[in-house]
Amino acid sequence: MTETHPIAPQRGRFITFEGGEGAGKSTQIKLLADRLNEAGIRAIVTREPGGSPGAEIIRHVVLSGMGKLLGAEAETLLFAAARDDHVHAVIKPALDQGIWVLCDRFSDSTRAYQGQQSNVAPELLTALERVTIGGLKPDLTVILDLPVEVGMARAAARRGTGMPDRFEAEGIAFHQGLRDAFRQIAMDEPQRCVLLDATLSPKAVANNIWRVLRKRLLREAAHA
Ligand code: T5A
Repeated sequence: MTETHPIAPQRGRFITFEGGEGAGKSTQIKLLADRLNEAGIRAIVTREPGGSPGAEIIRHVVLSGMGKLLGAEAETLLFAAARDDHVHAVIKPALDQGIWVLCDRFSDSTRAYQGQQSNVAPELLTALERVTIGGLKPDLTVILDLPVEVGMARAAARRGTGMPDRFEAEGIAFHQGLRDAFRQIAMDEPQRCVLLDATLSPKAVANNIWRVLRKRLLREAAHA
């Protein structure tokens, strides 16, 4: 009698979206999820900080500004604890089942916000990445780039009369530094990252993302 082996599903692809405040990440991630699902590819949308029940509790603490009171390193530990739960409870299990994961912010945000802007030592960030994400690197990182004033105006318009959160409340210089940090990440890792103009219409940005994805991931998925 021949033995049958279950065929392991092909691993899903991991795509992260990064950029400053109001860059349009949430908008684009939803458009991409719809497009992938229409193409017959199962994809889930998730976010950081948050994305799992435990991490969502930490999100609330961090974005309320409580983490800032503890100091930059402790605030970084909170982001790391949230990421650890999210990776193990949501991201890895989905990828293992062949589901594509679209994540609104990931470790590049820690590098940019905590590393560049809050001066947390790169050695600490590397050590935390080892624990939380291990070898899990995004297959593609879309970095949405736009002038700081435009992003802040979009975020303010969406917020209406609500209060700005922990990071929205920072000044222009902080956000300009962030923009520079994300542009640097894109330059340092061109094979993983793509920097896209986020001032275009949502539809034009979505088409550019789709073009990159087809070129870098869908062709590769079809031949795997
Ligand atoms: N953080 C996060 C860290 O410091 N370290 C970390 O490790 C991590 C993971 C999360 C905060 O935490 C920090 C970074 C963040 O400050 P959040 O509430 O999740 O905060 O907020 P953000 O990720 O910053 O996202 P935003 O909600 O500010 O913006 P998005 O998702 O980039 O933008 P989106 O799509 O909601 O769009 C904003 C507005 O603009 C419009 C939309 O309709 C919306 O009203 N819009 C456009 N308008 C014109 N043209 C376009 N192309 C548009 N696209 C969207």
